[in-house]
Amino acid sequence: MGHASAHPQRVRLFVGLWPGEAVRDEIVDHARAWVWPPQARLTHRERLHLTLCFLGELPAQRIPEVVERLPVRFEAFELRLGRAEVWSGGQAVLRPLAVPGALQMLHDRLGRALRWHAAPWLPRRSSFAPHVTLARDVRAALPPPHVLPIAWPVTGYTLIESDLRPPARYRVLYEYP
Ligand code: 2AM
Repeated sequence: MGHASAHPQRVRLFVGLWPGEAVRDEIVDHARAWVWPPQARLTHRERLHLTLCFLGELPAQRIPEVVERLPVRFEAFELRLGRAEVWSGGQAVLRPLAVPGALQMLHDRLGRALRWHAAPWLPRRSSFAPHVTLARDVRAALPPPHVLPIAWPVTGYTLIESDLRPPARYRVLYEYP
């Protein structure tokens, strides 16, 4: 594809939590317990994540600026994923039972750090509904009646590039700490 063109390359970025292998396995097991309609598009195992801060599209040469702003105070915490929901946009999500203070603070700190230089368009106040998207194009999906909470020890966060060119994939650009 004519990617190396006169136009500066743009990248779609977000900061998120990237589960380890064991947590991925548990989320996949959980997703198997849903009843999915035929048109449901399930998130591939290796793409499962939780977004902290969506930066949108920016020129690739600004990645170092974003990385420079990325280190914020971080305390490890544990998430307990246990709320399975279908959102009106046709999105099936798995959410933490509670939003730990450390998660909310991390979201707020990243917002402040990135808004200033890297992404001035970030909303000053955004409602934060942390979730892992399990599937899209879900009109009628049935979550399992009982969800055994998945313990997810969070030890850091990542800067991820969402490359939409087929085959769409995520690339971890930077891990912190
Ligand atoms: P979603 O899973 O709820 O769709 C890459 O697309 C990640 O960024 C996904 O986690 C997606 O959330 C999130 N995302 C995409 N567009 C967004 C937007 N406009 N605002 C907030 N998050 C967004």
